[in-house]
Amino acid sequence: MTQSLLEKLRLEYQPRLPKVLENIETLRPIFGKCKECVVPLEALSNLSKKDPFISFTNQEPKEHRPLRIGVVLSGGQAAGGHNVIAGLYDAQKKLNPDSELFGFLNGPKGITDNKYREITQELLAAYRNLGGFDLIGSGRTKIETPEQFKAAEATVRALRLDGLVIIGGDDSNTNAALLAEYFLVQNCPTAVVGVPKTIDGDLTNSDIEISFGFDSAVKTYSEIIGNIARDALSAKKYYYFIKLMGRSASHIALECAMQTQPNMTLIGEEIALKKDTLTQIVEGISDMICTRSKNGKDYGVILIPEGIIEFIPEINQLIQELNDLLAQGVKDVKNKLTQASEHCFSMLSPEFQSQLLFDRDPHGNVQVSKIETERLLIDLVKKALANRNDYKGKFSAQPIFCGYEGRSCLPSNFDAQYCYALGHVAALLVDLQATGFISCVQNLAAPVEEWQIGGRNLVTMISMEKRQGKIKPVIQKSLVNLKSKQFFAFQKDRQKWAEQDLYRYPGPIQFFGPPELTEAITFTIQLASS
Ligand code: FBP
Repeated sequence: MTQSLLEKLRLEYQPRLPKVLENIETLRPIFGKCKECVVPLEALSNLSKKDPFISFTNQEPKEHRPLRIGVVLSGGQAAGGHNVIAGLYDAQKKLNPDSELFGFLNGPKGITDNKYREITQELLAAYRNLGGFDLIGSGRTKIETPEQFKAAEATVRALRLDGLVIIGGDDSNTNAALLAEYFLVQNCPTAVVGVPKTIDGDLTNSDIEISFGFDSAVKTYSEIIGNIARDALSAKKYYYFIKLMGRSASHIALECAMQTQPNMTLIGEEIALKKDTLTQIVEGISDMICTRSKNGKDYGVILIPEGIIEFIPEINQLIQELNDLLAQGVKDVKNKLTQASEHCFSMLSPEFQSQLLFDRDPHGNVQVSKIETERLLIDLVKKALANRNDYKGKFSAQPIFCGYEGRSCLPSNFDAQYCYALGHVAALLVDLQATGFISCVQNLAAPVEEWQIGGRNLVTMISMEKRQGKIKPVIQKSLVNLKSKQFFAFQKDRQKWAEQDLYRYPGPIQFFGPPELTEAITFTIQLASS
């Protein structure tokens, strides 16, 4: 394989480490509380007995035993995964040079099937600071049946693992907690440790400021949106309806809106709060298009989070019903819907109907990236404008989807360094046998050297939710907080952006040049800490 010049230069990049991690062999745990803890769950009673949070302090160096660790990448790609593995590897070798690392292949299935490759310095050398998950691959298999739990136990016992590090999102970390609990019940000595991954930015709480991959994804999408906005302004003939990946939550859309200042950005959580119907959303977009048209502007940029459909009340209700019917294996779902949902379903185009009927992922999620909301809205807005007597403009629209390209890009310096630190903390948690904990790196708005580290008990993040027709323990996705500084900042200016052309062009992720560019952090992180 030939590598580009930029890839070669990135392989040589040395991520900076938080000061606290510089002498990793001197770190000792301090067990304590976290800010919000949920009621102990019966299903996870062993984990519930453990302390909620672990922080670390530097003391005298001490000897560490060699660690045997297995690592798995679970779910969708997110830039920086290779650096978590590199951080894990380097940290365990610093703790004891005889430590060994095994990468399970193609996601959790690699654990149950005992398929792995040993991670060596030479192997890692070709992946450091590069995007993608191709070093070991990823997958969405969920470990849920008794046979799968047993198979996972057999694998970690056969490999004599001290730790199993699960790099994943909300569902994968829920799975990590269940596996940790199971191993405790079985007296299996392998500690299961989580790492917060997902471009969606929805695995956050008082101890996890952001999941890795979000920074690189929003910077990649913002570059594209900025370029498109400039195209809109140059040709003055198209409305670009840009759907953005991010599953249910609208964090990606909100950050991209602040970065690029488009004419309109739909925020799913706001739609849900206002209980806006599909017709109201379409009328809102049409109003904006009419106003701009009266000012001679028949062009613009509209951002649509991919999860928006789940927040539109009548479609949400329809999806819930479809989920339950599909989970029960009902074939002729259309005839089993309530009257309201049947009406809503019949309003949608046949393509959109069949997209809503797509199979769910193994965790029961609707595959929103496959649903072409941008085309649905273009279609409905076109019809709404045709019915308006006061609209004399010309509406020509282009659908665009920003999705997969943001997941496997070269990680920004932020993600490269954040992930490297997360990997170090995961190794420390394994060394401590802190099973059921997730790696945390905090104070992210500060320079890397000042970042803080810790581990949070996953059980403090879990509650009960209906999935695939059954009540199950899950980590709730964190949605956009409509009372947050980020949302206020967006809300304050969006009317101006709608009427005028105040587009902002962030350009590509920068690796060389002034630190203001190479170390830039998102508005999401900046505003949360201000
Ligand atoms: P994770 O939650 O596993 O990190 O995946 C995130 C995501 O990229 C979503 O934004 C998107 O809806 C989904 O994965 C797409 O899934 P797939 O890769 O299976 O098409």
